[in-house]
Amino acid sequence: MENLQALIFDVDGTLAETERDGHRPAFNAAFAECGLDWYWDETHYGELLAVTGGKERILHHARSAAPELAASPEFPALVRRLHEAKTRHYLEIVASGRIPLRPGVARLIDEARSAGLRLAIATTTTPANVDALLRASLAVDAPNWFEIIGAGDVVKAKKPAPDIYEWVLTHLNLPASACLAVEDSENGLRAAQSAGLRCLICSGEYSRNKDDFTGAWRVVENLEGVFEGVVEMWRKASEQLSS
Ligand code: XBP
Ligand code: MG
Repeated sequence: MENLQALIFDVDGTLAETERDGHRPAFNAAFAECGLDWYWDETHYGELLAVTGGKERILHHARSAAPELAASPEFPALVRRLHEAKTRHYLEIVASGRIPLRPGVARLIDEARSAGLRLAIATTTTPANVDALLRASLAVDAPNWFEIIGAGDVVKAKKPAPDIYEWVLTHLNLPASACLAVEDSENGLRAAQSAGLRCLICSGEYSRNKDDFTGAWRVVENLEGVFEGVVEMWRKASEQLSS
């Protein structure tokens, strides 16, 4: 087992609870702006999170809520327009400072940097959303702390497919065995596992009582003071493997 060299963070639900009070109202504002009477309440949105990617989530919803519209030739352009509007609304919500980091995230990032670990991001969300969240909730230069930011459409197949993690590993030029993924959801766990990564799960408000975390390297409810334990667990695992 290699020495731990990098932490690869998921964003939504892991760095911050962005879904219920960030992405969800942004989708609803975009629907209203585009003249659709769709409204995703907190419970329904929790079910829709099974589909990763905002554009993919809109398409999934339309296929049941408005099958004729979903099948129409003009729908792909409407999805793009809806998602552009949604991203604009989401960026306004994030810029307002209404989405704080989850407990322990800033300290974990700080301790990992001080220990010389390389940092990266592997997320399904739109790249602009990552930059905005890091600047608003961590530090104006925080995006520079992450050597590689793999986000959104940089890969075709989104989580639970491994593509985004494989993309990040390639750009880090590191083997999966030297990296730890930090995730909040079953989709994220499966993506990391399929890419050969150990995955620390920090369950979130939408995943805690719903998702199956079988196979996670460790499951916690928050990231407060987790770094020492991670380093210790990794060292012990290395010793066991080399003995
Ligand atoms: C979570 C997602 C994203 C967001 C919405 O990403 O699945 O689709 O819900 O963002 P992760 P977009 O947990 O991998 O960070 O609308 O920009 O896709
Ligand atoms: Mg997530």
